[in-house]
Amino acid sequence: MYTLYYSKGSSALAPHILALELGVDLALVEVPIPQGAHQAPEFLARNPKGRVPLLDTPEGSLTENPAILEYLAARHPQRGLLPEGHLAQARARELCAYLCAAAHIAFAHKLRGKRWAQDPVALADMQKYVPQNLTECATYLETTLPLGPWALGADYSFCDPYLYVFARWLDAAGVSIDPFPKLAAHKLAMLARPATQAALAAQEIQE
Ligand SMILES: N[C@@H](CCC(=O)N[C@@H](CS)C(=O)NCC(=O)O)C(=O)O
Repeated sequence: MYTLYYSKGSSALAPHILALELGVDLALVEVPIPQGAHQAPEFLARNPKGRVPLLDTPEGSLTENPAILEYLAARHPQRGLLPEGHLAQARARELCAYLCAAAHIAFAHKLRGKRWAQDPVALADMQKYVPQNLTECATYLETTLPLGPWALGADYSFCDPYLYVFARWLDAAGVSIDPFPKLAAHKLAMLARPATQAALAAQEIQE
């Protein structure tokens, strides 16, 4: 049994989709960021970072999307969502690290700029560059990933829900996915999967 702490439409959508793909027993606890629930003492006691996702597992709690996604895939290897071989696994980590440390941070400058600056002029300047920085991320992903059709090639892996969340960041930042045909096809392929649709419905997200 797993418990996922999430806020609607946040990056916790990635482990939510993956858990449904794996068919594991999943409970959901909503931690609505817009209402500040991620800063409530009860949640900070669970995750002092004040961020979602947080996943309770039978072996303990985990944070950070790359760790949560790989853990879930590795703990249920019979579903085949953990790439096989050292290099393929390293490639999966390489992609998730990029999405977490480069793309997510580029997107965070839109709504969370106050982490880095308080001056309204500086904040506005940071926000101005969000579409450009995400476009650079999309260009990098479009030109370097196999995306054939899944992020790492022919097989769906634990990276795919996270790449789908990236497509949602593009949309939220007003960056069209149309100039990135492989990413656009990936987004459509993700939306065609019942697990994606079930996670979106559970979080009451309309695509
Ligand atoms: N590196 C973390 C980032 C988690 C993160 O920043 N989550 C956002 C939601 S997408 C959050 O909780 N934001 C609350 C805040 O910034 O105060 C991960 O990948 O899990």
